Amino acid sequence: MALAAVMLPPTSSPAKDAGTPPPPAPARQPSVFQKTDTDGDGNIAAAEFQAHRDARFKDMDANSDGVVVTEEYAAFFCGANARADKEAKPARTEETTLFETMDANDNGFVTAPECVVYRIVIFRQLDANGDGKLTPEEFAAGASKRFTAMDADKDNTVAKEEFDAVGVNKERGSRASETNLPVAR
Ligand SMILES: [Ca+2]
Ligand SMILES: [Ca+2]
Ligand SMILES: [Ca+2]
Ligand SMILES: [Ca+2]
Repeated sequence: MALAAVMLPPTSSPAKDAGTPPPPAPARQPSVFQKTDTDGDGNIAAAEFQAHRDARFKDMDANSDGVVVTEEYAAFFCGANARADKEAKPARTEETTLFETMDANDNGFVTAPECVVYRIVIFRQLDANGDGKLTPEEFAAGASKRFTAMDADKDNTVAKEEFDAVGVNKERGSRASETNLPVAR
């Protein structure tokens, strides 16, 4: 039940004549935002966010033992056979897009090893007690923090604008979505 107090008007006005228009986004795959906004009202309610996270946790827990280990976490995002490259530079989390964050050597491709290196960094952030296992509680706590960080106006929903304002959520064209990575070999 979202509070109806703050509703942004639909942005149906024609493109503003400032700068070059962005290229049309390919509509083949729903974005992470669209997948999370299950009722399609243009806002991610806290309950929608949590439902998405719970479903994702179950998807990541490949052997269904109730915890997610590093290998399961990396495999979910980077492919079943992805392995970290021991020579890889550490993933940088200050970059402006998820793609740039993962593309450690800036060559325009996110390799599977780069993806794994990045995911291990995130996994360790989420694994609060550092035992190498992610519990649903640890995962939910990380997700809550993320939700709070995105919800700039603190109305307990994340609007598209709030979502897009977080650099790591930005997709680079159709090449870098959170679950469909351009993995080079
Ligand atoms: Ca919604
Ligand atoms: Ca598991
Ligand atoms: Ca843990
Ligand atoms: Ca908000």
